[in-house]
Amino acid sequence: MKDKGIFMIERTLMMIKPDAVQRSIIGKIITRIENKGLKIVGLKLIRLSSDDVDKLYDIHIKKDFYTKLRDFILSGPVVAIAIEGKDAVSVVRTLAGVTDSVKAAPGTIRGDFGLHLTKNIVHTSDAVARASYELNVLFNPEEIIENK
Ligand code: 3AN
Repeated sequence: MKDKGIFMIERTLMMIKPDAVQRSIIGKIITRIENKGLKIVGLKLIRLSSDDVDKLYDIHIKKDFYTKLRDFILSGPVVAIAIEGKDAVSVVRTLAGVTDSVKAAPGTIRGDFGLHLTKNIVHTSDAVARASYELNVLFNPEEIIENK
C-alpha cells in the first residue's frame, strides 16, 4: 500500500528484447537502470521457449498481434533483468517510456532507441503482483540474489 511520501522497495522485471540485443545496446539500457540508482538483483542472456513466451504474455495470447509478438520474442536471445529499488515497478516503466516507441518521450529507452510498436526494445512489468509472476517465469529463485 502506498501513501503520501511513503515508498515501497519493490522488485520488477525488465526484459531487453531481441531487437535491442541484436543492435548491441544492452549496455546502454543497463546503464540507465544503474544511473537511476536501482539495483540489479538478477541478470542473464537467454533464449526463451515458446512456452516461456506464452507464460510471460499470457494476458495477450488472444489478441490479434500475439503471433507476431511471440515470433519476434523467439527470434533471438533476450536479457532478463531483475531490478530492485524504490517504487521499482513504476520507476522502470517510466524509464522505458510508453509502449509505442514512436510516441515514447525523448529521454526514455523506447523514445531514444526505437521507432516500432512490436520491436519496442524492452518489456517491463506493469504491477507489483505481475512483476512477481513474471520474475518467476524467467528466473529460478536462486538466480535472484541480494545486492545491497
Ligand atoms: P508494455 O510492454 O508497454 O507493458 P503491453 O504489455 O500492453 O505493453 O504489450 C506487450 C507487448 O505487446 C508490447 N511491448 C508490444 O511489443 C506488443 N504490443 C502491444 N500492443 C500491440 C499492438 N497493438 N500491435 C502490435 N504489438 C503490440
